[in-house]
Amino acid sequence: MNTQDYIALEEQYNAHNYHPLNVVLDRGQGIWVWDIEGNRYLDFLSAYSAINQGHTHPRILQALIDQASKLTLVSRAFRNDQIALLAKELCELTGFDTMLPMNSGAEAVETALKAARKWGYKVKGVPENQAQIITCEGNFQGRTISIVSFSTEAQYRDGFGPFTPGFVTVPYGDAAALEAAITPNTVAFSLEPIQGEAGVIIPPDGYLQQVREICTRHNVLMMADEIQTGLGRTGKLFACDWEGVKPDVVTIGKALSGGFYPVSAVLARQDVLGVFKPGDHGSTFGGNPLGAAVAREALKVIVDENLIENAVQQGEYLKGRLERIESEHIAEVRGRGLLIGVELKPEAGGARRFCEMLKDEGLLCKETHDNVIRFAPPLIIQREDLDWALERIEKVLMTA
Ligand code: IF1
Repeated sequence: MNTQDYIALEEQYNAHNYHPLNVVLDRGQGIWVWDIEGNRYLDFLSAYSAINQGHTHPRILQALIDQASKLTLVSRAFRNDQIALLAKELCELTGFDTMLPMNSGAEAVETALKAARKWGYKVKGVPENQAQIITCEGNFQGRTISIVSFSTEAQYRDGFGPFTPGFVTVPYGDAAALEAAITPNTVAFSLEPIQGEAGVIIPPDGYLQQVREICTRHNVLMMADEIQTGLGRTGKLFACDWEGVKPDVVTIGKALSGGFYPVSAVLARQDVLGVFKPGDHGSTFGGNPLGAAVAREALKVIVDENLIENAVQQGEYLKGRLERIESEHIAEVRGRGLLIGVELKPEAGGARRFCEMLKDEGLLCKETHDNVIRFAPPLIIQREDLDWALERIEKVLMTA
């Protein structure tokens, strides 16, 4: 079967909810992936930051194999050894009291929203069914009905109503707007410390600290979605660390398993996650020993291989070099660590065509919205690999 055969099969039998680049991959190692024709590409997307540790990391692979040959799933009807160890190690690493494991990022966000509402009723004393959660314009937190209920992106909502009530949105980066939107029934403010999907939007300096202060003063939970930005991507363990801010609730996913297996989690103070009593919430696969063992090793790799420090160093280098490209197409380069967006001018003809050209040069990346190219290589990347990539990026941006 050749590339066209695989594309035809996928188009025939798979729902068309994506528009992928036409490259059919069948192998990955470190920062590299290979297509079925044997062409090699540098992965400059890292599965939207799920592959921070690089593809098929040998240590995580070994943890997966070892655990898969011992015990994979018992459900939460019984205990397993790995969930206990993951909980301890994750809380010690992040400084949170307690965690709740789920699978996808959207499930972690749903869990956080449920926790916030229940905390509102049981702890804050909000009248039944009146809880309000504030979110941000331009947010992306997943695809469930409740999450798209507060999306401000028309396509993510179109055709999916009726929507879950209880959400209001405020402009991102505007602390005064947040404060003005708070009512006695506000239980939480949910935000991404950097908006990835919206185009790598970095809020004004001091915003996260202002949010923290406002949330504390009004007894509103600050909930940070670090599913994309967390676990080293921006050059800190969490993007909120750039402002020294500790949210009440943090959601993580993606790189929590190094891309081997869907593992997500909610991290919070004891009084928040403590509102869940047996039977209130759960998941068949959440906290299963296979996922937990994989996550434990994925976290150790981030620490042992100094991936956070590497993200700072390589991110500074990559961003600096991108800023120096004198292409008429570039409007702005922005980013933190190894999460970088190159915004193209509207007249550049859209980011998609640049991603297609970069693919032909051996570099895989993805546009977000119409005019932003997102660069997010694995955090193991080294200077010479960035030079290799930059040669191609420069060529495409200068000649296209
Ligand atoms: C897709 C985007 C990125 C996320 C944040 C929660 C989730 C995500 C901050 C949900 C997921 C993914 C989903 C994936 C593409 C990707 C994405 F472009 F769509 F927006 F990364 F930027 N919070 N983001 O970024 O996690 O349930 O998917 O595990 O939907 O195609 P999930």
